[in-house]
Amino acid sequence: MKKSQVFHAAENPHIRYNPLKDEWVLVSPHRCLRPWSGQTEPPPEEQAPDPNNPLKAGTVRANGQRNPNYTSTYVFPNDFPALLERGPAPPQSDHPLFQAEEARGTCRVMCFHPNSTVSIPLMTEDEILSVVEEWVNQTKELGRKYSWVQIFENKGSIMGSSNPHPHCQIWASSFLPNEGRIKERCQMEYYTKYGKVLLAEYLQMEMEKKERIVIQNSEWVALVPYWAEWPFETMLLPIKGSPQRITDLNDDQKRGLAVIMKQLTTKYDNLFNCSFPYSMGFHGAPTGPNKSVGDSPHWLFHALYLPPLLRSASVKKFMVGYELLAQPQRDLTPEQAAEKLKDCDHLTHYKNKE
Ligand code: H2U
Repeated sequence: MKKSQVFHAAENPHIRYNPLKDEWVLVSPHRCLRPWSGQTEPPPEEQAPDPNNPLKAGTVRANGQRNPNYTSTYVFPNDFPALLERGPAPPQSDHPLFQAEEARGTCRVMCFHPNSTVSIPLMTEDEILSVVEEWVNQTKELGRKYSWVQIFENKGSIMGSSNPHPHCQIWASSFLPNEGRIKERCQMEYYTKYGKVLLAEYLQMEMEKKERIVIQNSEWVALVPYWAEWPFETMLLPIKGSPQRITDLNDDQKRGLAVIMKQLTTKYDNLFNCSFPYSMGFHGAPTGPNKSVGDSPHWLFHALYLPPLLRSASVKKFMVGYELLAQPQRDLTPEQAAEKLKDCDHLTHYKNKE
């Protein structure tokens, strides 16, 4: 058979299936060689410190309330919440094309650290562990009432972060948002059909193949998913047990999470020598008053990092025409992305190098 007739994942266009979302991604590795004459942007780390930073300890926020002089994490209700705890529900519709349902919820902001100049990779493992523990507390509390507790960090102005101060948001809702709803369905269908936990089986196979693993410790693996959409997208998966929610993590898993988060984000920053922008967050089994520990065996708790950068600190991947109108497309293969991240230093941050 001629070479041109043999499939090579790093050379030939193909589509890959994402079983968590029942979606496909187009992989076009042959395009990596094309010259780039598109947009460049100033490096994303140039987000200037805000002199009126409302997240700072001791500062007065937009609503007139003063933040305490916090020394670790600090959580406050978002002064501009997208969800409200109370309010009238929309009327029942009798037509399938005009459906609306009530959306109740609450939104919080969580500061990771009082120092505005640090980020997760520059924080100590103990400081990150405090962040993980607060995420568990928040999910425990909000999960008693709400069906979905979404923790997410927007890092960098190109990801819409309002402020370089280290922080995340927590939105808890009475409904399952699309990502949660689709992952709930896909994992349930897989479990029913094959009698196996989709992500546990996936992780086991990835650990055998070793092609897409970026870094791991005794508790967690960071890998570029086979079906990744963003160039340097990664997923964190727990190796031991089968935690369904962040609230199921034991002490070793919490510390291991803090360690791998620090090491993965150090790699990210070292990839292009910039404060690597991303949106990251966690997905676990739905919560709410009718849910209990161990009730969702089809779920495996995991974290996602979705960074926009493509080939340098100033060139990002645009999810635009084809992606918006057809389906996600990527050039670099997930295996190539994993290799590049694997090669980056995970111990010394570029800012701490001479
Ligand atoms: P982002 O950087 O991801 O946008 O998060 C910051 C949040 O902080 C944002 O949702 C809130 C904004 O509504 N905020 C307050 O609640 N009070 C303020 O005084 C400023 C910002």
